[in-house]
Amino acid sequence: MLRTSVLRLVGRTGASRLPVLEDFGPRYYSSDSLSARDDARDARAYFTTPIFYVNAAPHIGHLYSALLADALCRHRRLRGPKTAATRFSTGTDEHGLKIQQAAAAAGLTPTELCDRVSEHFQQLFQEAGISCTDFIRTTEARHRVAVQHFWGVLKSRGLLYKGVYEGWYCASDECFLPEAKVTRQPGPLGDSFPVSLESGHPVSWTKEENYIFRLSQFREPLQRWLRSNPQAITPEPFHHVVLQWLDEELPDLSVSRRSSHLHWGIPVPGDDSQTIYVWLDALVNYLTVIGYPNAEFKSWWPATSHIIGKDILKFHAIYWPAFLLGAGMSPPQRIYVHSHWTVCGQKMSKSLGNVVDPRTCLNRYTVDGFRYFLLRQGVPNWDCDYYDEKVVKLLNSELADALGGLLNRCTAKRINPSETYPAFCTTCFPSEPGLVGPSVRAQAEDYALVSSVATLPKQVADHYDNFQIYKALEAVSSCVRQTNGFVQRHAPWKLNWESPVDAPWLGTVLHVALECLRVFGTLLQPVTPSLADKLLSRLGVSASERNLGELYFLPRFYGHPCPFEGRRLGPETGLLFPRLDQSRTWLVKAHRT
Ligand code: ME8
Repeated sequence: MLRTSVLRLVGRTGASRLPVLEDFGPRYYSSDSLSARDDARDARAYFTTPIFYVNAAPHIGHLYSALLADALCRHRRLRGPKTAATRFSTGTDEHGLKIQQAAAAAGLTPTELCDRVSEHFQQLFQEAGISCTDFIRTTEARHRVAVQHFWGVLKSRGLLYKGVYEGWYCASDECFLPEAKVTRQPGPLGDSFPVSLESGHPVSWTKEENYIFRLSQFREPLQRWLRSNPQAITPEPFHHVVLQWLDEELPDLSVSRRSSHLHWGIPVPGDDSQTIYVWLDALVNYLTVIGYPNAEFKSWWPATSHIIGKDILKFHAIYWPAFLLGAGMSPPQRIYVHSHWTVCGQKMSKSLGNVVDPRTCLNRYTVDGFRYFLLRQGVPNWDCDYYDEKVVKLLNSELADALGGLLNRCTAKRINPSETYPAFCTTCFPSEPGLVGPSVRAQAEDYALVSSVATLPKQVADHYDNFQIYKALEAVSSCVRQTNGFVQRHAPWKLNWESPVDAPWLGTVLHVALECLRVFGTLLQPVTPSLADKLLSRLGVSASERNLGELYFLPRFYGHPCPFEGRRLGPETGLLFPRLDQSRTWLVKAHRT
C-alpha cells in the first residue's frame, strides 16, 4: 500500500525518492542463491544444518550452526512474499560405528541412545527459537528408502564396484585416512598410538572387501563446478582450500563396511553382508527431507544452502557434490562454512571437561541474549573463543545500555508525555544539508546519521549474502551508537514541549530516533526475534509492517507521508534487555595467566 502511494507521490510532487531496498539493485530482491530464471524456482530456498551425531549432548558449537542457518532463513523470509517459500532442515545423524560404540559404552541399545540424544537436540532447538521446518532422524524409514534408492542410482550408473579397501579408519570422524594424515601420539604408559593428524582422534587399521565409489572420476567435474561458481563455497578462503585439495589426486572412496563389523546402519540393497558408509547415508538426508525419491524434491533441489562447520568441508564440498553429479543431479547452490568455538583457547571436548552447555547459557543470558552473543561474536573465517565475561560485557553494552537505553530515552513518559510517534518538522531538518535559517536545527552529523541508517538494510543484506552475520550486527550496533550520539547531542530532555520554538525540534529529534529504532528492530528480527518483537511492539509497528521489503526509513525527510507519525506507541512492557549481573558465578572464566 505504502509503496504504491509513495511512488505516485514521487511522480506528482517531484519529492526526493525514498531509499528502499530495491533501490540498491535487483540482487537484493532476487534470491541470493538462485540465478533468477523463473519466478517459481526463484521463490524457493532450502537451508540445512549438518545433522548432528547423537553420541553426546549438544554443545554451543552445534547451536551456533543452527543459529547461523536460522538467521539466514529468517532474513530471507523477511524479504517478502516473493521469497517466502523457505524450507529449513536440521536433524540427527544416528547410524555408524561411532554411535554403535557410544551406545555400548553407555550400556544402552543404539535405539535408546538415539532417542535420548535426538530428543535433547530437538528440545534445545525449540528453546533457542530455531525456526526449522523439518527435523530429520536418519533412523526414520523414509530415510532408508531415500538412501537405498540413491545407492541404486549410483550402482545403475556404473559408479560402484567391489574391491578390497585397506587403510586407516577413524571411528570418531567416521572417515578413511591416507597414511600421510596419520601420526602417533604418546600413550599413558610410554607407548604410542596412531591418531588422525587433523582431529587427533584415534585411528585403526582396517582391511575389508567393500563397495567402492569411483570418486576419482569426479576431480575435473568438481573443479569445473567450483571454477564456474565462485560463490559456491563461502567465505572465499574455504572455496580456495577445496580447489587446492582438488589439485591433488582424488582416490576412489570406500562406501560400505562389513555388516559383521558395522551393523548399526542401512544395509546395501541386495547385499546384507554390507552396511552403507555412514557419510553417504548422512548426506542423503538433505534429499530425504524434500521428498526424494519422489519427484517433488525437484522443486527444492538444487536451491539449497548447506550451513556447515569447517570440519566437514571435505564431505560436503567433495564427496557430496561428486555423489550428486554421479546420480545425475546438480551440486548444492551454496555451501556456507563457519569455523569453531573454542573454550579458553582450547578445543571443546568431553575429555577436557570444558564443554559449554547451551541450555544453561540460554537460561542464564536469555534466548535472545545468547543468540545475539553467538551471532555477533562468531566469525565464520576464524575460530572464536568463549568465556562468560565476554557474554555479559557484550550484552550489557550493546543490548541493555545502547539499544535498551536508546528506546528508553525516546519513549519514557518524562520525554515523550503523549506516548506517540511525534511529527517530523521539515523546516527544522530540511532534506538539503547546509541550509541555514532560524528554524534549521539539524547539523552535519545528523545528516551523516540519516545516511548511515538509510543504507543499513542494504549493508546488512550484503553481509547476510556473504555469510558475515557478525558484520551485519556490527553495522547495526554502530548505527545504534550513532543514534545515541544524535540524542545526546540534541538532549531532548533539555527541550520544552510547551515552547513553540522547542516543540517542533523536540518532536523531530524523537521522530528521527524512533525511525532509527524501527529500522534496528526490523533488522534484528532474524537474530533476536523476541527482543525485536518487543521493540517493534513498543514503537507501535504492526506485524504487517515488519518486512524488509516495506522498510522505508524516515519518509518525511524524503518528502513522503509517514504512516507512523502521530500514532500512539505500543504499551510499555519494561526494560528491553535487563542488565546482567557481573558478579554471577561463571560457567567458564576468562583464562588469565
Ligand atoms: O560431523 N564450533 O556431526 P557432528 C562450532 N554427523 N561448530 C561446531 C563445533 C564447534 N566447536 N563443534 C561442532 C557430524 N560444530 C556429522 C554431520 S551432515 C550430513 C553430517 C558443528 O555432531 C559444526 O557445524 O560432529 C560441525 O560441522 C558440526 O557441528 C559437526 O557435528
